[in-house]
Amino acid sequence: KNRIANLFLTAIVLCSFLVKGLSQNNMLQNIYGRTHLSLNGRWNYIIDPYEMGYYDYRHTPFDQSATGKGGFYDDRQQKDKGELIEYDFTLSPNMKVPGDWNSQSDKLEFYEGTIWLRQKFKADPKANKKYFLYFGAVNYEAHVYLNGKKLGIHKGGFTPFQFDVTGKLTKGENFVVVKADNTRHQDEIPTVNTDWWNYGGITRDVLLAEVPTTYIADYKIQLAKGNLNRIEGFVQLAGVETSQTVTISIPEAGIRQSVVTDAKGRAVVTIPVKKLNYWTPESPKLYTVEIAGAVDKITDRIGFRTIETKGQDILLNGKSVFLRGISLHDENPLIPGRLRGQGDMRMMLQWAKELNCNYVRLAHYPHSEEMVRLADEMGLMVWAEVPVYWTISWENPATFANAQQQLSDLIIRDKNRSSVIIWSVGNETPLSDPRNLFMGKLVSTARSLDDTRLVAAALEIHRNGSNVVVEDPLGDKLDLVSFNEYAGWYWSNTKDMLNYKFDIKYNKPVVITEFGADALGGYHADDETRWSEEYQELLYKNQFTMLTAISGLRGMTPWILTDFRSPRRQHPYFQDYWNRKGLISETGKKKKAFHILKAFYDDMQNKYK
Ligand code: GCB
Repeated sequence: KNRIANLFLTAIVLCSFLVKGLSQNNMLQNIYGRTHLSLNGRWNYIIDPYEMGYYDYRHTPFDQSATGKGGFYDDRQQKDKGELIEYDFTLSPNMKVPGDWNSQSDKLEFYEGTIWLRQKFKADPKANKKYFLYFGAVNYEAHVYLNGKKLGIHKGGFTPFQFDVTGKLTKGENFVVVKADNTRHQDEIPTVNTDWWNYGGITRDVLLAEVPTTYIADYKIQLAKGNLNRIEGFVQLAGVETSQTVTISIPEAGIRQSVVTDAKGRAVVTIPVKKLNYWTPESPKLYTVEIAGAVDKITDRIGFRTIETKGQDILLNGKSVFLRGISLHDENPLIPGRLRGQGDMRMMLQWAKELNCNYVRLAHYPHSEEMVRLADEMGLMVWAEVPVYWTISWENPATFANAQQQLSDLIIRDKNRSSVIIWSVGNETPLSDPRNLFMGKLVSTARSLDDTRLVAAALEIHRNGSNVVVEDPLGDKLDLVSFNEYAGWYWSNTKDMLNYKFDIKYNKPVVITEFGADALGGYHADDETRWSEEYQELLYKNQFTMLTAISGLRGMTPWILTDFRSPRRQHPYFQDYWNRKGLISETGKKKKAFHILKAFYDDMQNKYK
């Protein structure tokens, strides 16, 4: 028995090592700033619920057999009439990449499982360059093959990953095959239980990037914590000649400074600055920043601002701000499906602007890099989050490693975005010692990777008589008192909710991460009738009465900008698989509460002038 247990353990350790060993570190910072070929477009696909393309009939993976052949990743085509091949990508349907599959075929609306996707592309690899195959996101588990050979595996539906394909490209035609599997599992991040659609597939850009053999892998160019007069950061080279002079210049600010990287390719950057046009939502100034080594050079657009808390205040560039926010999912209600491009993203952020927001909560997982860049440009501060949501397997070390990886990948990707002011380590997680430990370690991870931003989580409340109490062992470790509360919806109602008072023990800025009510767009009744626009409208009015009584109130992100799809929402008439808490309906129509929130934000804007 013991031997079997031991063998089993070894197998687990080996497996986790394999997955880890295959997942990629040293992500290219600023992928869009690189010379690249887009592999976006129509990809042929095969729906494979029994994983015929992955396992032989004895359930052994083809890619672990002696030849490594036999799977769909070989992309075979019948050559003579006697040949038996039971699949054919070229004759199979195609879908748009980036794009979730659920929104692209009726057959796939509720599909959870494996789909194979194939794309062909032409390459002309040069001897003195390196190549990376980059995926913005694949939900959830991706096995990636290039020209029939496995590149590796990635888990996590919302963070980017890449493979070094130098020497693996053919001059002329190449093909890439992705096995994407969006099956939910208890031990993954997120777990089986969420309140959003489990959109599967290659949901973000696929790019083939070309860099010199010694290249600028990563950099951080940001103001030091709370210091408007010093840029602090690093540059990181990778490749063959890692020790070089690297020059950082911001021509518009008259800045030009050189550093020398060490043998590991790293150099610390410290640049004193006199006067910059600091980034604010009102004036979202971005500077062109150039980083140039001996052969590689990259340009970025970066804003400079500080963010801190002091007592109950949130200070942006030293000045107290009120976060006029709204929560949103990475979903276009009009398709409905994941946001597929800049047009979709602009639509969402423009709606937030029409609410007079200066802030958005990108719930409940990392949104795309483009979205965050757009927030930089449009002047919206951002709460960025990882899908550590509800009932995670707190005691499983592999689950923790996965959560930590997703958080790190998010911070590594977005650390130069001035819009991002808060890293959130999770949402509505139930209190327990293992959970406190797990989340506490995530807080430390965030702080060790980036000490210039605030770290928070969307906590829960509990009720004690007519007191709404926020008490969470994690609270001491966080910069904000941030929590979800559903007064008037999940507890109490529009009439009685005003009898409740908030009892907040921390002397920190209070940011309400969620409140809200479902309303079916266009359904009108009196304000005590559930699902009516009037109920939602009154709930918002009463929330403002309750919340403005909190002395430390410094912001909020009501739930949510638009109606969104969720398999949990099954009322056949009012929901029909939609969460109706949107201020905008699934046809893009503003509900009554939209205007109430806008009026409140107009007021708050005046108060914080
Ligand atoms: C919450 C969750 C959010 C749900 C929302 C709801 O507290 O954080 O993901 O969608 O409530 O509508 O119940």
